[in-house]
Amino acid sequence: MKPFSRILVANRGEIALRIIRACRELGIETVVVYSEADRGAGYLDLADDKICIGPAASEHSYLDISKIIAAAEISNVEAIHPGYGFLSENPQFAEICQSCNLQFIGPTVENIRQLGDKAAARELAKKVGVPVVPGSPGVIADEQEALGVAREIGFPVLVKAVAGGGGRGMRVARDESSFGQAFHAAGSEAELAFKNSDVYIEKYIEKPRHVEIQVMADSYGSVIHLGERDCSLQRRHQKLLEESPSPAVDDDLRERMGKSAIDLTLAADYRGAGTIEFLLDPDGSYYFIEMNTRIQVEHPVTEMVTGIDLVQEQIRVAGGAPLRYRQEDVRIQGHCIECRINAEDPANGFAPSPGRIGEFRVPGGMGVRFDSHVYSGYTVPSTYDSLLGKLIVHRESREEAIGTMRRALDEFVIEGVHTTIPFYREVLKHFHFVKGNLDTGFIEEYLIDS
Ligand code: MV4
Repeated sequence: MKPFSRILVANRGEIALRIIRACRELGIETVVVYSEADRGAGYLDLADDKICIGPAASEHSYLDISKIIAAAEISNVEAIHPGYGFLSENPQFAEICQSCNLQFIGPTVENIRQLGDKAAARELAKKVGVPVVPGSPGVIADEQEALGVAREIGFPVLVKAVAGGGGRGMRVARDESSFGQAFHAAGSEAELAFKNSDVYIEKYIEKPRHVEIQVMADSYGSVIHLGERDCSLQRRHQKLLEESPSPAVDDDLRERMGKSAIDLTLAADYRGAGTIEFLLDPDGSYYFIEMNTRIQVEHPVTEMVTGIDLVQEQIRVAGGAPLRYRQEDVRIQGHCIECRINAEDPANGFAPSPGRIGEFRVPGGMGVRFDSHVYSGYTVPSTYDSLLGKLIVHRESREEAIGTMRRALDEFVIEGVHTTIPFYREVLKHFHFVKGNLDTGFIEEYLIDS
């Protein structure tokens, strides 16, 4: 049974194409929206229909709820897939979809609302016995109370915005003398970015690994986890490389983190694809930090090691189907590494490098997947993120995956724009990376000269 006959793809670039492909395989028609900056992009022709929703600026196109809803109404779709970014975690958008009788392909409005408040998500985790970093009980009222909590848990502490994201509204205080400044800076940055200055406090974990668990839930109370992704390789809160399994997670830890992820997903009465982010302390403890209520950029890493098509499954459960897998059906096989190929210049502080692509030769061969909307002659717009595509390799072992990734990066030819490919060549030959020794400070520590 088809979950829907026709859906609207409310996104652009590689994730729009990823959704169009999943729908085509499910026999679902797609209508894709596009802005003037994306007019003429090749992936639009792979949908059954396309609708221009306005100018390049996202707030007048991909972020404009009324434009998206209007496109859905005139194209007779039953559901909307928001992809990642843009409106994917906007509870108001999900609510408007429901009131217009359009199925939002994602979790419920309540899920997005509750888990989007990081202090609330943290309290829920605590309540059901999922480990959290020592910190404040919920939102902090004023600096006096904040300082009291900070003294209790001990410095260094991290002041975090409840609405935070992308590292914004977050400040470390190393000691009491810098605390007031950190508290106010986090609050005012959050007010500017999210119109919400509420903050909470956590003990600051130094050099953690970022390990996240993928979950999938249906509307009938079934929840499974699909193992972890290690996303420790980041630069300024932008993930650059992801892998699964994590070199730091053994079967026992995976089972414990997986159980924590399922406990939280059940407690939230969650539906759809979700990701539970944990910090992994060098001392072996793990702590829940937040839950993402969308399909993520790095989802293919989990698809490769589990063999499960997450986007298809997401569409099926949104259409009311039960999960097709039980926990005992999920087996982690081999090792997967993903490199985000961005149009950025790593030799110049990763500055965006938009422009027209000339020569474009994509690697292939055993174990290589490239998820991308880009081709020779495509012009990378300057308006959006600079992701050209995701180079994904899947082999039997981490060592072999590294070998295949090096080979694939060497085959890759992209002319006309700068890319992050040379940067990955350095990462993949770095002694610490090869040994699996990495934390969220790796790139700044070893790979940025300045
Ligand atoms: C932390 C932390 C250390 N201690 N929380 C960064 C963004 C947001 N998702 C949470 N983040 C962090 N929270 C405590 N209590 C360190 C980070 C952090 C980080 C986390 C994941 C990946 C990269 C990071 C880079 C810097 C800081």
